[in-house]
Amino acid sequence: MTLPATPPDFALYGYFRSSAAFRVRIALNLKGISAEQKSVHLLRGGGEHHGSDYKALNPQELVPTLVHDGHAIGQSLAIIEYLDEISPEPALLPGEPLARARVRQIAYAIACDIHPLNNLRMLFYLRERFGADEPARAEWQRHWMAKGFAALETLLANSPETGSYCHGDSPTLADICLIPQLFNARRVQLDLASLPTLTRIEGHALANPAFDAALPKNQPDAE
Ligand SMILES: N[C@@H](CCC(=O)N[C@@H](CS)C(=O)NCC(=O)O)C(=O)O
Repeated sequence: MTLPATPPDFALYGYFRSSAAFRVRIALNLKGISAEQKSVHLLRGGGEHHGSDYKALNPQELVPTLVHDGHAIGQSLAIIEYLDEISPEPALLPGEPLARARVRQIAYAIACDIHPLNNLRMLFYLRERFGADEPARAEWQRHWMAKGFAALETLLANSPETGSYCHGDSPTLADICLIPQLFNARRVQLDLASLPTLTRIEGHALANPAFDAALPKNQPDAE
């Protein structure tokens, strides 16, 4: 990890277990940007993200939010692309259009199609509206993750462009999305045996201090 090359006026509102905040932490670490971590507890008191202070920052009432120079940015992928634009090295997207599309395809398959289905508010709604108990909610999560990951495993296993990371041998937006989602999968005991390419990439990424330092257990608000 390089030392901060950009002004230290970043604040990241997140929660240690939030996989979307985990993505941003990885990106910040890869860029060597230090940000003040502001913990927004998603469970305490009905969820601090529903409080008026946080709502003023992020009307979606979701973490993460990055505040830079007084500007609040929501949506982890928007934040990460912003960081990539203001601090281009190391690049989190490859230069060539087809390669960029491939990295985005992997990232969006996770961030748009897998992750929203295991979000806290979704799980609360399943419980409150449909009476789904904990085992049912865990099954729901495993079902959608397994489906999404199986497609990604095929995509990555069959591509010569897959390297030690999802695309080649340096980390990209794809890995930034994959590693936190695999963390979520492990939390609900998803069987990962049929995903050797994804777990190989995970092992490699977690040996990189930028990924390791971003793990939930290494955050100041970890419980
Ligand atoms: N697409 C959003 C998703 C953000 C999101 O779902 N954040 C979760 C934590 S990982 C959250 O704030 N959940 C609170 C809730 O569901 O009430 C992003 O990438 O930033």
